[in-house]
Amino acid sequence: MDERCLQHLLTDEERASFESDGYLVIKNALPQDLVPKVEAALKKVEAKREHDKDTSLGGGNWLDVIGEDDLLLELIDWATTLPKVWGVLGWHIALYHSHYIVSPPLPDDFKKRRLGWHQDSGRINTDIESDPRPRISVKIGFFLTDASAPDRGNFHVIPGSHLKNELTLPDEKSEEHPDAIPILVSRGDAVMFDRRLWHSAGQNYSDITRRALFYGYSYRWLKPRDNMTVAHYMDRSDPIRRQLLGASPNGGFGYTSPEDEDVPLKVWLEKHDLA
Ligand SMILES: O=C(O)CCC(=O)C(=O)O
Ligand SMILES: [Fe+2]
Repeated sequence: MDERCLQHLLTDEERASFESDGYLVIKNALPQDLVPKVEAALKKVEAKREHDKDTSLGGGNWLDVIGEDDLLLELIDWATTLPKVWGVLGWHIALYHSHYIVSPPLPDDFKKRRLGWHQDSGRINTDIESDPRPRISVKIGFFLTDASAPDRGNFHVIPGSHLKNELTLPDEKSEEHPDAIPILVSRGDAVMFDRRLWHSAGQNYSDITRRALFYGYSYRWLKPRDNMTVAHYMDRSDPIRRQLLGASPNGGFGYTSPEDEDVPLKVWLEKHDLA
């Protein structure tokens, strides 16, 4: 585990802002010289798994990308982002999902329409009977393209909506929710968001293809939302990485009643007086 994590702990101010807005922008999460390398690794995934491309627009959403390149493994416990995740969810966490979204410029005749507002994780939103719904997971979005101006396929959110089980939209189908905002981020910035936050990908009216990589972290007992092809990383990962990759030395029981060996992140945080 990279000790530089200690320089990026969630501050009280960030916690308050995350709790009230449901998201947090992490400026310069990736150094500028790393961004093209991450992008190159992901472009290889696009080429290798071309069948997953969305044929109408040429973009796509590639699931289970973490296993595709060692550089993507490095981002699982990245010093600027992981401390924000454990700051919100605590130590009982693992990656449950990774995906990569490519949003190319839209054709000139594309008719602007309301965005695809959703809370993440499908059936979790209907199977669990509580109001508000439980958080359970957060995502880190790494933005590899400059989206510091609107209309570039920005990630959109309705701030504070994470505690609302229903989203009331205007009757007029083409009208947008009045509180919707684009998140303006630069190349290399990241956004952490609560899965309950009503959010959507934006529409890209620029001439730049937007690329973003998303890592979902949840409590360890949640089943992965994709195939999590990570077995090849286990032997060469340190114990905290193995935890984050979904390992449970104590088997099934260890997912809900973990011993210390199941949760080395807890041990590490205790050692640093952070648990
Ligand atoms: O592509 C985007 O901006 C939105 C992605 C999204 O909805 C998600 O990662 O859960
Ligand atoms: Fe989403």
